[in-house]
Amino acid sequence: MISTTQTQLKRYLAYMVLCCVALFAFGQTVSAHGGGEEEEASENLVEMLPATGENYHIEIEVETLDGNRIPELSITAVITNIETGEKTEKMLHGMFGGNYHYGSNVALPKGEYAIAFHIDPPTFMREGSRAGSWVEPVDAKVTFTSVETPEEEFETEILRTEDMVVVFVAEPAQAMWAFPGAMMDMHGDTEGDMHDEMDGMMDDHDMGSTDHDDEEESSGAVVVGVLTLVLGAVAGFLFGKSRKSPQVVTAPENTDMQG
Ligand SMILES: [Cu+2]
Repeated sequence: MISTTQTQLKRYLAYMVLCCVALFAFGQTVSAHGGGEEEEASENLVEMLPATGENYHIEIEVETLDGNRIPELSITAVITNIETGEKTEKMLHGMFGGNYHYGSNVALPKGEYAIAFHIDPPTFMREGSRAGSWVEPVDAKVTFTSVETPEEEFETEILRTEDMVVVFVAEPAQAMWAFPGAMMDMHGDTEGDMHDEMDGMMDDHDMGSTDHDDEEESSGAVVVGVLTLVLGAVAGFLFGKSRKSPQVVTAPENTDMQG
């Protein structure tokens, strides 16, 4: 009877510890995701929400052959709807999420698109073995089939030269953050885009810079935190109990066995 209780206690303890470990691991995974989901947005930056109709966030990742991201490129995308022939031009802005890349939110209603990227060389200085790298503009193309409401990430290498690898990524549209001054320098967008971005910026200010999604995310983090604490406390309590119990428990057990 007593040893059954003890076994149960140990089992509960094991479950509690497992839960804590799992929750902790989950928390680590989320914060290691690198999307900045766990970071509270700085008040110095303004949030640029996807404009109405923008369902995708397209990205270009440019790396050296040994895997270093290349900054200061100037990248434009000409998006052609293959069925209608309609063209849209977008400037991809340098940004840092999981890693440095160039991106923009775009409206790609369900259909097939030919996207042509033009990449102008980076303006930073070169030294040593890099004196001859990234000096010519390059062009790359991808054909992409969009859905109305994307949920998954699409990624494909679209160009490999002797000094760079270019990867195209399409993700669901997402918020971006920028310094207010930097937003004014975002040439290359159409006037409509600029207005949408400004509208998004104004909306954000009206809302007192608190975003609904952020609230949901941070309240989710609070729930996980509280759960971890509660489970940790329960586990600690049970652990403490189970350490005391052998003295109390073994005595009668031994008596039983002896008797
Ligand atoms: Cu991006």
